[in-house]
Amino acid sequence: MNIEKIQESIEKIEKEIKETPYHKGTEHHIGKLKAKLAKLRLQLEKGVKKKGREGFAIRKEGDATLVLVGLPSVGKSTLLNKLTRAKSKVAPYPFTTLEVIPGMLDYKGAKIQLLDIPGLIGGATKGKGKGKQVLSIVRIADLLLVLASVEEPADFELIEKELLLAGVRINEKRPQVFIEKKGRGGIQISGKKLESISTEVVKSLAREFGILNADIVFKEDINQDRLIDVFLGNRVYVPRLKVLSKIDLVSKKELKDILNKIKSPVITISAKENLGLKKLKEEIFSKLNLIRIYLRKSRKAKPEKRPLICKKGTTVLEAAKKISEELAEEIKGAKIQGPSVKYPNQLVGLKHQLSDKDVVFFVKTV
Ligand SMILES: Nc1nc2c(ncn2[C@@H]2O[C@H](COP(=O)(O)OP(=O)(O)OP(=O)(O)O)[C@@H](O)[C@H]2O)c(=O)[nH]1
Ligand SMILES: [Mg+2]
Repeated sequence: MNIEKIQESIEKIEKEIKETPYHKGTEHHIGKLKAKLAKLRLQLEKGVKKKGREGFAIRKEGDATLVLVGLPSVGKSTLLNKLTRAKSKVAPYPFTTLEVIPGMLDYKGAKIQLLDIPGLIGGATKGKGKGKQVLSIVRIADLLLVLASVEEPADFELIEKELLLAGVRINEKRPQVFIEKKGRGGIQISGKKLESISTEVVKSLAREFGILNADIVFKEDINQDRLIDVFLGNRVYVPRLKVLSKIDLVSKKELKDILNKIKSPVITISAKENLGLKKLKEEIFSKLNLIRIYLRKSRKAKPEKRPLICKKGTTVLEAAKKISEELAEEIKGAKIQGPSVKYPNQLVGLKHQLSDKDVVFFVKTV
């Protein structure tokens, strides 16, 4: 099928799904349509890729990577320049930024990489603008900053729709469904009781994706859309913050009206007038779920000034591994002072989970 044909079929199926009321009697039919749709979109993606478009080459650096996403001219580059030492070109016309411009934000001892990318437009998934390449960068993000200007707050929806089409799942947890393909035996379903989908539909969807024999373990109840994502397998699950930019252009009253119309929480900023940037940095740090671990070189030494930045939930062993494999092999536990323990210098094992602001001294014998 050529791209136009695929596009046509996609639209036809989208229309049918929209027009079919969802209930027990149509659940199966809609499920099949959705599976077909997902497969067509995948085909479209591949078709567009074949045109020889290449992704941007960029390496992740620092403790976490943030990507600034938004339509052209919403102020992505201006924000990057304000938060980091980068000098991304800023201009009043669209598509000023044509490649990925990295910058490093130093905050609370964490090195947060910010990637400024070309503006995204509707139809990016179909390859419009530099859509494909831009979306490939979005997929490596640990956190997305979606920007819209006070002039066009509806852009939030447009961008998120594009991201959804590109297989990016925003603020959604990865589905806890595990598939083990088998040689025979059909589809075996186990785990949590399913309320949002019938086992018949699960089996039928599996078949749509060419899975005839498999053990499927559900650690959660799941709906059709999320299950199709599992079968497709190439979805990315990222948190995001909505950032409303250029608030200097409107009055307090106008801003209030705009915010009332946007349902989910947004952070309001003006990069030009330095408004809301402190709050933005705080929100970024908290949304990244990072913790700061302060190491003590010896039992009596003062904790080091620069923290070791880890993900929330990091254990003593994992923290040691971040420093070196040798250290991780040598240690037996740690003495900790801080929020993760009951009393100062408490001795803990390798599996102990650390908390933000813990002071840690690794011990080699217990
Ligand atoms: N009033 C006002 N203007 C801003 C603000 N931030 C950016 N601008 C202006 O908006 C225009 C576009 O800014 P850029 O930072 O280049 O926007 P961009 O999102 O990087 O645009 P592309 O690279 O084309 O996608 C420039 O004229 C900026 O000076 C702001 O906070 N307030
Ligand atoms: Mg730019």
